[in-house]
Amino acid sequence: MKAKRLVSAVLATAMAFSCAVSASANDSRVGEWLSYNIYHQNGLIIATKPYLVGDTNRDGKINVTDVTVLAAYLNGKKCLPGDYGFYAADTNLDGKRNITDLENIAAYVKGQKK
Ligand SMILES: [Ca+2]
Ligand SMILES: [Ca+2]
Repeated sequence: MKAKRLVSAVLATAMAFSCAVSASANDSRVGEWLSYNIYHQNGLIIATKPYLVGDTNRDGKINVTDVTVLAAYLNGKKCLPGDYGFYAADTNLDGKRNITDLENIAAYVKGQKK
């Protein structure tokens, strides 16, 4: 478990650097399909996986459940479901998962219902 968290932290750091030029605090990417890389321990990319930004529970949809999953993570009550959920939760690609990401997903869900 600790090793997996470390890998996620390293990948998040790498992602923060790669996205630093284009991302801003409120640049919501919810609803877009992006991809993340899975690295071998030698540093080479062994797979590239697609993910839907904002789909924190990995069911292919963005709805109130994703808000609930991220809220539980931010409150320290639950882990995000795997690498997919970890990446999907960072809606503005700043390398952090926080209240801004929660607001971005909530705003997207609210916009869908209208
Ligand atoms: Ca979902
Ligand atoms: Ca973020």
